[in-house]
Amino acid sequence: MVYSIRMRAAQGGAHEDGGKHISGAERIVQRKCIDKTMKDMLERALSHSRGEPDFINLAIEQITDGNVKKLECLPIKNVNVDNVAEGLEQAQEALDLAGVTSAAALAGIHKLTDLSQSMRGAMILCATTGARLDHTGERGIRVSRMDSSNEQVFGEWLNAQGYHGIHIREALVLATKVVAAPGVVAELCWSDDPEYTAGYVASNKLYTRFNHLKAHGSEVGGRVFFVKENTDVDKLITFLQKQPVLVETLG
Ligand code: WAQ
Ligand code: MG
Repeated sequence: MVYSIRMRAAQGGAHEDGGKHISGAERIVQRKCIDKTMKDMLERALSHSRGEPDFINLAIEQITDGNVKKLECLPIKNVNVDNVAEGLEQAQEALDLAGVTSAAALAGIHKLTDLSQSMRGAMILCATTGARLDHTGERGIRVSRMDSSNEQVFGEWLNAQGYHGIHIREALVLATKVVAAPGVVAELCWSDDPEYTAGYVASNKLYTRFNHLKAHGSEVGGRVFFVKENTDVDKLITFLQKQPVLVETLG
């Protein structure tokens, strides 16, 4: 048995009461690690650069091993750009390569740059038309129940490629799950942490990261999942929220 541990923190009340999203985290751990994981999550929520939360929700749930899907981590490609405009242009090209039309890619980029406040979750857009397909408004769809299958091995795999820190670690796990979901063509993301300007485009073949997708100091980040036109959105959302996934690295 393993356990899903989820945290979400907000300021100005709970998310469902209109509070500002501060921090969230998703882990799947052995029973003996529950205690430490919860403490780390609490600490993280209480010391976040987006502000101090007055609402924290921690959920723990047992998962049957047999229900866990194992996925191989996406390979990483790094692209250095000089500024945000160049980053967004290159992100658009990466979306194009992944099979998103330029109209949909532009719609996705604008839906994120137009946000006045970060959402807690992601928007689902049609990869052909760019129309929004989920009905979750400013809340978005939150991907849940995923982790790396071995924290240490995963960290070493990243370090060996010159990558460090929790942002890329968590983003890779999430992106690997998202692009394996039924109907998903690509994902576009940048962080909502004011000091973190990097973002990425993921396809089912590659995680392409860009050092600048938003201005330093901006607290507005977000995620867009682009899906094939005929996707069963309810089924997709169930997979994203409920299917436990462990991400593995090969060598
Ligand atoms: N499910 C769906 N959407 C989420 C989730 C989730 N579990 N977690 C975050 N989001 C959305 C939400 O709208 C956030 O505002 C936004 O994504 C950004 O979340 O160096 O740090 O956790 O290669 O701030 C990408 C680059 C970092 C990493 C992404 O995202 C790298 C990041 P954050
Ligand atoms: Mg963040």
